[in-house]
Amino acid sequence: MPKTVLTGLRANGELTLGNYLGAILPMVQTLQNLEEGDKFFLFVPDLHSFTTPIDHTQLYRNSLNNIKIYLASGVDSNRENVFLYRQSHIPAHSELAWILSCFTYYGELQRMIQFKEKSSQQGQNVSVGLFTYPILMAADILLYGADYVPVGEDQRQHLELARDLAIRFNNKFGEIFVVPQVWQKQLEFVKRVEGTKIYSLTDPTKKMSKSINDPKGTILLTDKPLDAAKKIMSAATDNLASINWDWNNQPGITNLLQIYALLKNIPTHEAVKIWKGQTQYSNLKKETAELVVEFLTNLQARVSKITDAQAEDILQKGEINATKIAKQTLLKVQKAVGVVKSQ
Ligand code: AQP
Repeated sequence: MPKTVLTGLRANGELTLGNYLGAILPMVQTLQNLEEGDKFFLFVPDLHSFTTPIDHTQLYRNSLNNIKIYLASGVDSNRENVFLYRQSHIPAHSELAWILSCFTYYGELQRMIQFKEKSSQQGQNVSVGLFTYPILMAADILLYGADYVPVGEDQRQHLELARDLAIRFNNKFGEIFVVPQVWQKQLEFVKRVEGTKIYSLTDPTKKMSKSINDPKGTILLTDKPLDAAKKIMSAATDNLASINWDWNNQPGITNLLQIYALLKNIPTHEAVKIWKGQTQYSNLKKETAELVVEFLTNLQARVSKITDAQAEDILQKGEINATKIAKQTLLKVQKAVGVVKSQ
Protein backbone atom coordinates (compact mmCIF):
# COMPACT_ATOMS: atom_id res chain seq x y z
CA MET A 1 0.00 0.00 0.00
CA PRO A 2 1.60 3.37 -0.99
CA LYS A 3 2.26 5.62 1.99
CA THR A 4 2.10 9.37 2.33
CA VAL A 5 4.57 11.00 4.71
CA LEU A 6 4.44 14.67 5.71
CA THR A 7 6.29 16.91 8.08
CA GLY A 8 7.21 20.58 8.58
CA LEU A 9 9.25 22.84 10.84
CA ARG A 10 8.26 26.39 11.69
CA ALA A 11 10.49 29.21 10.51
CA ASN A 12 10.25 31.23 13.73
CA GLY A 13 13.95 31.08 14.51
CA GLU A 14 17.08 29.12 13.94
CA LEU A 15 16.57 25.37 14.01
CA THR A 16 18.04 23.44 16.93
CA LEU A 17 19.60 20.04 17.41
CA GLY A 18 16.24 19.08 18.98
CA ASN A 19 14.44 19.96 15.74
CA TYR A 20 16.97 17.96 13.76
CA LEU A 21 16.88 14.82 15.91
CA GLY A 22 13.13 14.95 16.61
CA ALA A 23 11.83 15.79 13.15
CA ILE A 24 14.45 16.12 10.38
CA LEU A 25 16.44 12.94 11.02
CA PRO A 26 13.43 10.58 11.11
CA MET A 27 12.13 12.29 8.00
CA VAL A 28 15.39 11.80 6.12
CA GLN A 29 15.66 8.18 7.25
CA THR A 30 12.09 7.62 6.10
CA LEU A 31 12.85 9.14 2.74
CA GLN A 32 15.69 6.68 2.22
CA ASN A 33 13.20 3.82 2.52
CA LEU A 34 10.43 5.19 0.30
CA GLU A 35 8.87 2.69 -2.04
CA GLU A 36 7.22 2.99 -5.44
CA GLY A 37 4.07 5.11 -5.18
CA ASP A 38 4.91 6.64 -1.78
CA LYS A 39 4.64 10.41 -1.50
CA PHE A 40 6.67 12.69 0.70
CA PHE A 41 5.56 16.20 1.66
CA LEU A 42 8.03 18.43 3.38
CA PHE A 43 7.03 21.99 4.03
CA VAL A 44 7.73 25.16 5.94
CA PRO A 45 4.73 26.13 8.09
CA ASP A 46 5.53 29.81 7.72
CA LEU A 47 2.01 30.88 8.74
CA HIS A 48 2.51 28.99 12.00
CA SER A 49 5.75 30.83 12.54
CA PHE A 50 4.25 33.91 14.16
CA THR A 51 1.77 32.39 16.62
CA THR A 52 4.38 33.68 19.06
CA PRO A 53 6.13 37.03 18.42
CA ILE A 54 9.02 36.96 15.93
CA ASP A 55 11.19 39.38 14.00
CA HIS A 56 9.19 39.51 10.75
CA THR A 57 12.11 40.89 8.78
CA GLN A 58 13.70 37.44 9.22
CA LEU A 59 10.74 35.22 8.34
CA TYR A 60 11.30 34.95 4.59
CA ARG A 61 14.99 34.22 5.13
CA ASN A 62 14.28 31.67 7.85
CA SER A 63 11.86 29.86 5.53
CA LEU A 64 14.56 29.60 2.88
CA ASN A 65 17.05 28.47 5.51
CA ASN A 66 14.72 25.67 6.61
CA ILE A 67 14.52 24.47 3.02
CA LYS A 68 18.31 24.58 2.74
CA ILE A 69 18.60 22.51 5.90
CA TYR A 70 16.12 19.93 4.61
CA LEU A 71 18.15 19.66 1.39
CA ALA A 72 21.49 19.56 3.20
CA SER A 73 20.17 16.83 5.51
CA GLY A 74 19.67 14.57 2.51
CA VAL A 75 16.26 15.33 1.03
CA ASP A 76 16.43 14.83 -2.73
CA SER A 77 14.13 17.38 -4.34
CA ASN A 78 14.59 15.81 -7.77
CA ARG A 79 12.64 12.73 -6.81
CA GLU A 80 9.27 12.75 -8.45
CA ASN A 81 7.22 12.09 -5.32
CA VAL A 82 8.98 14.57 -3.06
CA PHE A 83 7.19 17.90 -2.57
CA LEU A 84 8.84 20.89 -0.89
CA TYR A 85 6.75 24.00 -0.30
CA ARG A 86 5.72 26.85 1.97
CA GLN A 87 2.35 26.65 3.69
CA SER A 88 1.54 30.30 2.93
CA HIS A 89 1.95 29.74 -0.81
CA ILE A 90 -0.88 27.19 -0.94
CA PRO A 91 -4.10 28.97 0.09
CA ALA A 92 -5.93 25.65 0.55
CA HIS A 93 -4.19 25.30 3.95
CA SER A 94 -5.88 28.41 5.35
CA GLU A 95 -9.20 27.63 3.66
CA LEU A 96 -9.37 24.11 5.08
CA ALA A 97 -8.28 25.38 8.50
CA TRP A 98 -11.33 27.64 8.65
CA ILE A 99 -13.71 24.84 7.71
CA LEU A 100 -12.12 22.47 10.24
CA SER A 101 -12.30 25.13 12.94
CA CYS A 102 -16.08 24.93 12.73
CA PHE A 103 -15.86 21.22 13.63
CA THR A 104 -13.31 21.64 16.44
CA TYR A 105 -14.48 22.03 20.02
CA TYR A 106 -13.22 24.89 22.13
CA GLY A 107 -12.52 22.44 25.00
CA GLU A 108 -10.30 20.36 22.72
CA LEU A 109 -8.02 23.30 22.04
CA GLN A 110 -8.02 24.33 25.69
CA ARG A 111 -6.52 20.96 26.57
CA MET A 112 -3.48 21.42 24.32
CA ILE A 113 -0.36 21.28 26.49
CA GLN A 114 1.70 23.44 24.12
CA PHE A 115 -0.92 26.19 24.31
CA LYS A 116 -0.90 26.05 28.09
CA GLU A 117 2.91 26.13 28.23
CA LYS A 118 3.48 28.80 25.62
CA SER A 119 0.63 31.06 26.71
CA SER A 120 1.85 30.95 30.29
CA GLN A 121 5.25 32.24 29.11
CA GLN A 122 3.68 35.17 27.28
CA GLY A 123 1.67 37.07 29.87
CA GLN A 124 -1.29 39.12 28.64
CA ASN A 125 -0.94 39.20 24.88
CA VAL A 126 -1.54 35.63 23.85
CA SER A 127 -2.65 35.48 20.22
CA VAL A 128 -5.73 33.63 19.03
CA GLY A 129 -3.39 32.10 16.44
CA LEU A 130 -1.48 30.31 19.20
CA PHE A 131 -4.77 28.86 20.43
CA THR A 132 -6.08 27.73 17.04
CA TYR A 133 -2.84 26.68 15.36
CA PRO A 134 -3.41 22.95 15.93
CA ILE A 135 -6.36 23.29 13.52
CA LEU A 136 -4.10 24.75 10.81
CA MET A 137 -1.72 21.87 11.54
CA ALA A 138 -4.58 19.41 11.06
CA ALA A 139 -5.34 21.07 7.71
CA ASP A 140 -1.65 20.78 6.73
CA ILE A 141 -1.81 17.05 7.38
CA LEU A 142 -5.27 16.20 6.04
CA LEU A 143 -4.96 18.10 2.76
CA TYR A 144 -2.36 15.64 1.50
CA GLY A 145 -3.78 12.43 2.96
CA ALA A 146 -0.77 11.88 5.21
CA ASP A 147 -0.58 8.50 6.95
CA TYR A 148 2.70 9.23 8.71
CA VAL A 149 3.81 12.52 10.24
CA PRO A 150 7.29 12.29 11.77
CA VAL A 151 7.27 14.80 14.64
CA GLY A 152 8.80 15.05 18.08
CA GLU A 153 6.98 13.94 21.21
CA ASP A 154 5.84 17.54 21.88
CA GLN A 155 3.62 17.46 18.78
CA ARG A 156 1.91 14.18 19.62
CA GLN A 157 -1.24 15.80 21.01
CA HIS A 158 -1.65 17.97 17.90
CA LEU A 159 -1.32 14.94 15.67
CA GLU A 160 -3.98 13.20 17.72
CA LEU A 161 -6.27 16.20 17.21
CA ALA A 162 -5.77 15.88 13.44
CA ARG A 163 -6.85 12.25 13.71
CA ASP A 164 -9.91 13.13 15.78
CA LEU A 165 -10.97 15.81 13.30
CA ALA A 166 -10.54 13.48 10.32
CA ILE A 167 -12.63 10.79 12.01
CA ARG A 168 -15.31 13.29 13.07
CA PHE A 169 -15.52 14.78 9.59
CA ASN A 170 -15.64 11.37 7.91
CA ASN A 171 -18.37 10.18 10.26
CA LYS A 172 -20.48 13.16 9.27
CA PHE A 173 -19.73 13.42 5.56
CA GLY A 174 -18.33 10.07 4.37
CA GLU A 175 -14.76 9.05 3.58
CA ILE A 176 -13.24 12.45 2.78
CA PHE A 177 -9.98 12.35 4.73
CA VAL A 178 -7.26 9.77 5.19
CA VAL A 179 -6.96 9.28 8.95
CA PRO A 180 -3.29 9.56 10.04
CA GLN A 181 -1.91 6.51 11.84
CA VAL A 182 -2.02 6.25 15.65
CA TRP A 183 1.07 7.35 17.63
CA GLN A 184 2.40 3.81 18.20
CA LYS A 185 2.37 3.14 14.44
CA GLN A 186 4.05 6.51 13.85
CA LEU A 187 6.90 5.41 16.15
CA GLU A 188 7.18 2.01 14.49
CA PHE A 189 7.33 3.71 11.11
CA VAL A 190 10.36 5.79 12.11
CA LYS A 191 11.81 2.80 13.97
CA ARG A 192 11.83 4.44 17.39
CA VAL A 193 10.75 2.94 20.65
CA GLU A 194 9.61 6.19 22.26
CA GLY A 195 8.87 9.73 21.08
CA THR A 196 11.97 11.89 20.77
CA LYS A 197 12.36 14.90 22.99
CA ILE A 198 15.75 16.56 23.33
CA TYR A 199 16.10 18.63 26.49
CA SER A 200 17.97 21.79 27.34
CA LEU A 201 21.62 21.18 28.26
CA THR A 202 21.37 23.63 31.16
CA ASP A 203 18.03 22.36 32.49
CA PRO A 204 17.33 18.83 31.30
CA THR A 205 13.75 18.97 32.51
CA LYS A 206 12.92 21.59 29.84
CA LYS A 207 12.62 21.01 26.09
CA MET A 208 15.41 22.34 23.88
CA SER A 209 13.48 24.96 21.98
CA LYS A 210 14.22 27.54 19.32
CA SER A 211 12.02 30.25 20.82
CA ILE A 212 13.35 30.11 24.38
CA ASN A 213 16.40 32.19 25.23
CA ASP A 214 18.74 29.55 26.61
CA PRO A 215 21.96 29.89 24.58
CA LYS A 216 24.04 27.53 26.70
CA GLY A 217 21.31 24.91 26.79
CA THR A 218 20.48 25.03 23.09
CA ILE A 219 22.55 23.81 20.17
CA LEU A 220 21.62 25.70 17.02
CA LEU A 221 22.31 24.11 13.66
CA THR A 222 24.26 27.27 12.85
CA ASP A 223 26.43 27.14 15.98
CA LYS A 224 30.16 26.98 15.43
CA PRO A 225 30.95 23.28 15.97
CA LEU A 226 33.46 24.00 18.75
CA ASP A 227 31.00 26.24 20.58
CA ALA A 228 28.45 23.45 20.41
CA ALA A 229 31.03 21.01 21.78
CA LYS A 230 31.58 23.33 24.76
CA LYS A 231 27.85 23.32 25.47
CA ILE A 232 27.86 19.51 25.58
CA MET A 233 30.96 19.45 27.81
CA SER A 234 29.28 21.75 30.31
CA ALA A 235 25.85 20.07 30.16
CA ALA A 236 24.11 19.77 33.52
CA THR A 237 24.17 16.19 34.83
CA ASP A 238 24.04 14.81 38.40
CA ASN A 239 26.34 13.39 41.08
CA LEU A 240 25.20 9.77 41.00
CA ALA A 241 28.40 8.61 39.24
CA SER A 242 26.53 6.05 37.20
CA ILE A 243 25.26 6.05 33.61
CA ASN A 244 21.66 4.89 33.24
CA TRP A 245 18.68 5.50 30.96
CA ASP A 246 16.51 7.15 33.58
CA TRP A 247 14.54 10.26 32.71
CA ASN A 248 13.29 10.69 36.28
CA ASN A 249 16.52 10.50 38.24
CA GLN A 250 19.17 11.24 35.60
CA PRO A 251 17.56 13.45 32.94
CA GLY A 252 20.85 15.15 31.98
CA ILE A 253 22.68 11.86 31.39
CA THR A 254 19.70 10.32 29.62
CA ASN A 255 19.48 13.38 27.37
CA LEU A 256 23.17 12.98 26.46
CA LEU A 257 22.71 9.27 25.83
CA GLN A 258 19.81 10.08 23.53
CA ILE A 259 21.83 12.62 21.53
CA TYR A 260 24.75 10.18 21.37
CA ALA A 261 22.58 7.28 20.15
CA LEU A 262 20.74 9.30 17.50
CA LEU A 263 23.88 10.89 16.06
CA LYS A 264 25.63 7.52 16.05
CA ASN A 265 22.53 5.96 14.48
CA ILE A 266 22.27 3.16 17.04
CA PRO A 267 19.28 2.15 19.20
CA THR A 268 19.23 3.72 22.65
CA HIS A 269 19.56 0.34 24.40
CA GLU A 270 22.85 -0.18 22.57
CA ALA A 271 24.11 3.22 23.67
CA VAL A 272 23.21 2.35 27.25
CA LYS A 273 25.11 -0.94 26.95
CA ILE A 274 28.22 0.91 25.74
CA TRP A 275 28.26 3.29 28.72
CA LYS A 276 26.85 1.09 31.49
CA GLY A 277 29.26 0.66 34.39
CA GLN A 278 31.19 3.93 33.80
CA THR A 279 31.41 6.10 36.88
CA GLN A 280 32.62 9.29 35.21
CA TYR A 281 30.65 11.41 32.81
CA SER A 282 33.54 13.11 30.99
CA ASN A 283 34.02 10.39 28.35
CA LEU A 284 30.34 10.28 27.45
CA LYS A 285 30.37 14.07 27.13
CA LYS A 286 33.56 14.02 25.07
CA GLU A 287 32.32 11.41 22.61
CA THR A 288 28.93 13.08 22.30
CA ALA A 289 30.66 16.42 21.69
CA GLU A 290 32.75 14.84 18.94
CA LEU A 291 29.65 13.46 17.26
CA VAL A 292 28.03 16.89 17.42
CA VAL A 293 31.13 18.56 15.93
CA GLU A 294 31.24 16.09 13.05
CA PHE A 295 27.52 16.40 12.40
CA LEU A 296 27.47 20.23 12.43
CA THR A 297 30.62 20.54 10.33
CA ASN A 298 29.18 18.33 7.58
CA LEU A 299 25.72 19.85 7.66
CA GLN A 300 26.99 23.43 7.56
CA ALA A 301 29.30 22.67 4.66
CA ARG A 302 26.38 21.30 2.66
CA VAL A 303 24.06 24.21 3.59
CA SER A 304 26.65 26.75 2.43
CA LYS A 305 26.61 25.26 -1.07
CA ILE A 306 22.89 25.86 -1.62
CA THR A 307 22.00 29.32 -2.95
CA ASP A 308 18.81 31.28 -2.28
CA ALA A 309 17.94 31.05 -5.97
CA GLN A 310 18.20 27.25 -5.92
CA ALA A 311 16.00 27.04 -2.84
CA GLU A 312 13.43 29.39 -4.39
CA ASP A 313 13.33 27.41 -7.64
CA ILE A 314 12.74 24.17 -5.77
CA LEU A 315 9.97 25.80 -3.76
CA GLN A 316 8.23 27.18 -6.82
CA LYS A 317 8.15 23.79 -8.48
CA GLY A 318 7.00 22.10 -5.26
CA GLU A 319 4.29 24.68 -4.67
CA ILE A 320 2.77 24.20 -8.13
CA ASN A 321 2.65 20.43 -7.69
CA ALA A 322 1.47 20.41 -4.07
CA THR A 323 -1.29 22.94 -4.89
CA LYS A 324 -2.86 20.48 -7.34
CA ILE A 325 -3.13 17.80 -4.66
CA ALA A 326 -4.30 20.20 -1.95
CA LYS A 327 -7.02 21.60 -4.21
CA GLN A 328 -8.46 18.15 -4.89
CA THR A 329 -8.95 17.50 -1.17
CA LEU A 330 -10.29 20.98 -0.55
CA LEU A 331 -12.85 20.55 -3.32
CA LYS A 332 -14.13 17.33 -1.74
CA VAL A 333 -14.47 19.15 1.57
CA GLN A 334 -16.18 22.16 -0.02
CA LYS A 335 -18.70 19.84 -1.67
CA ALA A 336 -19.25 17.98 1.61
CA VAL A 337 -20.01 21.13 3.60
CA GLY A 338 -22.17 22.51 0.82
CA VAL A 339 -20.30 25.58 -0.37
CA VAL A 340 -19.72 23.99 -3.80
CA LYS A 341 -22.30 22.06 -5.82
CA SER A 342 -21.75 18.37 -5.14
CA GLN A 343 -22.80 16.86 -8.50
N1 AQP B 1 13.53 19.47 21.74
C1 AQP B 1 13.00 18.76 20.77
N2 AQP B 1 13.20 17.43 20.71
C2 AQP B 1 12.65 16.69 19.72
N3 AQP B 1 11.89 17.20 18.74
C3 AQP B 1 11.67 18.52 18.77
N4 AQP B 1 10.98 19.34 17.95
C4 AQP B 1 11.06 20.59 18.40
N5 AQP B 1 11.83 20.63 19.51
C5 AQP B 1 12.21 19.36 19.76
C6 AQP B 1 10.29 18.89 16.76
O1 AQP B 1 10.71 19.75 15.70
C7 AQP B 1 9.61 19.95 14.83
C8 AQP B 1 9.49 21.44 14.61
O2 AQP B 1 8.51 21.97 15.31
P1 AQP B 1 8.03 23.43 15.13
O3 AQP B 1 9.11 24.37 14.92
O4 AQP B 1 6.99 23.45 14.08
O5 AQP B 1 7.37 23.68 16.53
P2 AQP B 1 7.80 23.28 17.95
O6 AQP B 1 7.45 21.88 18.26
O7 AQP B 1 7.16 24.29 18.81
O8 AQP B 1 9.38 23.39 17.93
P3 AQP B 1 10.38 24.27 18.80
O9 AQP B 1 11.74 24.16 18.25
O10 AQP B 1 10.20 24.01 20.24
O11 AQP B 1 9.92 25.67 18.46
P4 AQP B 1 9.47 26.82 19.40
O12 AQP B 1 10.53 27.01 20.40
O13 AQP B 1 9.39 27.91 18.47
O14 AQP B 1 8.18 26.43 19.98
C9 AQP B 1 8.42 19.24 15.43
O15 AQP B 1 8.25 17.98 14.84
C10 AQP B 1 8.80 19.09 16.87
O16 AQP B 1 8.19 17.97 17.46
